Amino acid sequence: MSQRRKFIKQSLLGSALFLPGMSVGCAQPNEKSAPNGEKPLILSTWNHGIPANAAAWDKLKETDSILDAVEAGVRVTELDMDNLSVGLQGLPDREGITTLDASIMTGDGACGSVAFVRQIKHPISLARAVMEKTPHVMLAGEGARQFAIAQGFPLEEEVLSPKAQIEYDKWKVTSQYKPIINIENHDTIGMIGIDTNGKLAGSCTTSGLAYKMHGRVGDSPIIGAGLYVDDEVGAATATGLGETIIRICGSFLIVELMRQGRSPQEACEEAVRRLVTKSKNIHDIQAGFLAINKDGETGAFAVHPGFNFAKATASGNVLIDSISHF
Ligand code: SD4
Repeated sequence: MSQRRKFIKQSLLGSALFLPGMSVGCAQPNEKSAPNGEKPLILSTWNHGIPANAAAWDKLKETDSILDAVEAGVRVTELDMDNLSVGLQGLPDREGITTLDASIMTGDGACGSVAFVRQIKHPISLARAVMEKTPHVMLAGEGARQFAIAQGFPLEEEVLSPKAQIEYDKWKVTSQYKPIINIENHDTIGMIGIDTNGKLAGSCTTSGLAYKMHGRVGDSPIIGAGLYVDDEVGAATATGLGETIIRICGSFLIVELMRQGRSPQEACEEAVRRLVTKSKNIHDIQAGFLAINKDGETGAFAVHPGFNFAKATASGNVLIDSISHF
């Protein structure tokens, strides 16, 4: 196994990554961390994790709630018109309809998710409403939309964003379903965070794979696959080809490996090894995981190079290239 051990760390100060509103300074006075850990801490997938982390950090400062933080963070990505994998601007399924998946969870076991939902601008907030206002964990499709209406979520007009329309028109020429690793549609945001007191929460939101079959649901709204959080242990989230992540219960697996004593990095690497052994055509498949343990230590690992993530701590918000199996 050749492992690419390349970390590119860009420090917040003096880099183009500085964002107004991002806290820079000393660790909190009551911070309790392992030697390599830091709290509070927020991790999220891909480049757009930087602005999402910044919003999450601001919200954490404002409300002192890690749940509010992970919701507010990914809401930024849900509105990012350049992101074609999250929110209503995301690429559609093969029928030309954009359907969204999202989940949210806190370390006390509370969780909620929505799957295959249409016309909702902020599926993460709908997932939170499922968690807080229903006796259920997951609502899908028309039921999720009806619940959204009942909760006062506005229904958006069902039209593709200009960029998505162009891409869909191009795709229709061949109508071939073939995700291209790191290029086509791997921009889902998964975010996990821990506050100074060790309370954890996570969120995950996506429009899923471009040109999927109508009705297809990925890992992101499935608790244990795209996201899992347990205050006793840590948290994990996933991005990439959801089918491969669901097969290994990726995020739950990572949390359970940490429970058994693995570091977040070791746990992410073991999950990827498991995924690689269970997947055919692994050279065409990208998947990546992020993890935090309750001491504020972190891990990240992907199948192939190209996965990156944003890490926000009191000392900055930085973009880091993940190491990978191949
Ligand atoms: C899915 N995991 O629906 C999502 C896609 C993704 O970055 O992560 N894209 O399978």
